Amino acid sequence: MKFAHLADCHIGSWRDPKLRDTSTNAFIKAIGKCIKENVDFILIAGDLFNTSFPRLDNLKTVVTKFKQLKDLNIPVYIVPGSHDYSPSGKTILDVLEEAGLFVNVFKGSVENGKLKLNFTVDKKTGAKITGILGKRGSLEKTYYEKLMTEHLEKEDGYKIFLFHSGIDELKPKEMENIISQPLSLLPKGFDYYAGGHVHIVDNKQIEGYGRIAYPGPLFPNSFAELEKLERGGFFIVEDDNIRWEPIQIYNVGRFELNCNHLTPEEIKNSILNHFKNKELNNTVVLIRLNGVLESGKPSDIDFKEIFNFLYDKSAYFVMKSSHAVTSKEFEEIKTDARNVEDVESFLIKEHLGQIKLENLTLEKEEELIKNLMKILSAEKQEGETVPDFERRVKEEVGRVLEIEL
Ligand SMILES: [Mn+2]
Repeated sequence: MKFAHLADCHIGSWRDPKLRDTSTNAFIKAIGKCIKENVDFILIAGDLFNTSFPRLDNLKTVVTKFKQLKDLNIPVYIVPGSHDYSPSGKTILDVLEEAGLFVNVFKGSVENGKLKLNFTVDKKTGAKITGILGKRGSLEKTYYEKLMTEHLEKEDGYKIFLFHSGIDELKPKEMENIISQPLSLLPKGFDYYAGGHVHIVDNKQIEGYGRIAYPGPLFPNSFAELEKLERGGFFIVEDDNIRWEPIQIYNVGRFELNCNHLTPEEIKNSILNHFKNKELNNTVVLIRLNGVLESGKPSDIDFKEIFNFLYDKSAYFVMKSSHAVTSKEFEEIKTDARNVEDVESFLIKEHLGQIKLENLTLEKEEELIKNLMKILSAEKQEGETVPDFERRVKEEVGRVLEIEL
């Protein structure tokens, strides 16, 4: 038996026109590799799309790939993730499943308030597959708490569990604030646990369970992810062997600079110097600055010249993170915050508890506010009409507030 395990494809992620088709291209490459590898079936552990209603052009490409797999008799098994799930229950995934392009294996019934999952059996290999979807804010936890595990654990044969949640035992330190759940909530005795949601590349054989694996995204989804992962990939599993197959779209050129005791001019020169003899073809350049300037303000750093220089050297895309640079004047205001997110968090925390709503804990309120801020800061996309843009923002707000707008 040979299968592929993908997760967090996030089709439609990245708003910038230069990167907005990248996740789709990564998906095309991944499916191409799966076909070449002659896998028996493909698993997608959530977040196939970045939203429950992806852009039509991306959707069309993805559908073409699924159709190709179907014609080749390579079945695809999925669970929805926190991004492509929608509380209203409406998502494009249902349409694609209805068209026979893949099977959502989160299937079962409720018996006496308990969740009873059914297995989907892969015809070719006899593998028995089931799983649980991911929801926004990791609300899927209640499914795990109400899950009937006995019949799942007793079932014989090769068993696969698809899930889209963080697991305490496999969570790296820097993801401490991501909500996760203990491993003990998963049913025991499966051969393979195909994870998604946490964008890390990891797999572990765990006593009493089986192999628990996170392939990470097909393409990194943020500046920080690009820094950390540089590229995405997925797993190919054959019998007891597991191999991570990278997907190379762009090269990544990183430069991090501590600006302590440097002037804006010195910072500019040191960036230019760093990249002077570097080959930047097809490269995404990431510049991260932090520290306290010797003089001047962060806005005095001539990024225009830096960017022009890098694009002249054929860089594909240049990004900077300079939120963490402060000037001496700013330092004297005595804020501990080092970036925009910290400042926002600080201000939000200071004002929590003023919204009086039932069941709204302070934690939920903070998350709600952050989600709303994120949505309301959205910009109209290229080619998007004003009514479409308004509708999109409204829908997203409705989703966060869990109301129909
Ligand atoms: Mn994800």
